[in-house]
Order: sequence, then C-alpha cells, then structure tokens
Amino acid sequence: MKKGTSIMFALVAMSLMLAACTQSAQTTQVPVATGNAITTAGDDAPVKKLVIEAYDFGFKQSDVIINEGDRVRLTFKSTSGRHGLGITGLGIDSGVVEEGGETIIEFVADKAGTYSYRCNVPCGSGHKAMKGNLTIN
Ligand SMILES: [Cu+2]
Repeated sequence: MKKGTSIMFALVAMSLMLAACTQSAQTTQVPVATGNAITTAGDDAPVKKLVIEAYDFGFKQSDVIINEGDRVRLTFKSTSGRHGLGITGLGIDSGVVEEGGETIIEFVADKAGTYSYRCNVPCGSGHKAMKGNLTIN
C-alpha cells in the first residue's frame, strides 16, 4: 500500500508541473476584445498593425485593404466624440470608445471579401454617414 501511495504522489506532482508549464505558455497571449479567435494562423505569423480613427463624423481610414491570412491587430480610436466600430461580416464590435480613448481588436483575416463597417454607437447628426470598407484580398 505504501508503494501505491508514493506513485500517487509522483503522479500528482507531475500533473502540477504540467499545469505550471501550460499556464506559462498562456501568458504570451494578447487579450482579444472581440472578433474571430486566432486559430488559423500560427503564433509565429507576422502581425499586421492597423489603425482606424473615428471622429465627428467619419473615419479617417475609410478604405482599408489587408491580405488574406494576416493576423491583424486593429487599434480603433476616437479623436472626437464617442463612437464604436462594427464590422458585421467579420463579427467585430469594438464596444463604446470614448473621445480620446482606444481599444485593440485582434483577428485573423481568413475570409477574402469586402466588408463594410460603420459606427455602431449613436453619436449625433452625422452618425449614419460614418461608414467605411475593409477589403481582404
Ligand atoms: Cu455614431
């Protein structure tokens, strides 16, 4: 019985060590706000950085082109007014971003096409004019 107990302790110790290793690997992940989970690109795939700036009432970058397969780190910011970025076709929603604020959204551009985006936070008289296109080639 004594031998069985020590084997049990060894197994518990090994699984604790495995758990510790798994946790340290996870700390390299970047927090993802919304959008597609990063599953199709390897961790070593280059990250494409993208900025979309909203203002009263428009987007500074209203025609964005990226490549299929890009791992995208999109910074969405507002320089005037409170706005949101919604790219329905990609399942992306930034949530509300206050004036002067920003949020980072990560996703993999895994479906070629042109996706329209718009402000999805009611922000005033020019709200409906806040539109743009994101093209994945
Ligand atoms: Cu708006």
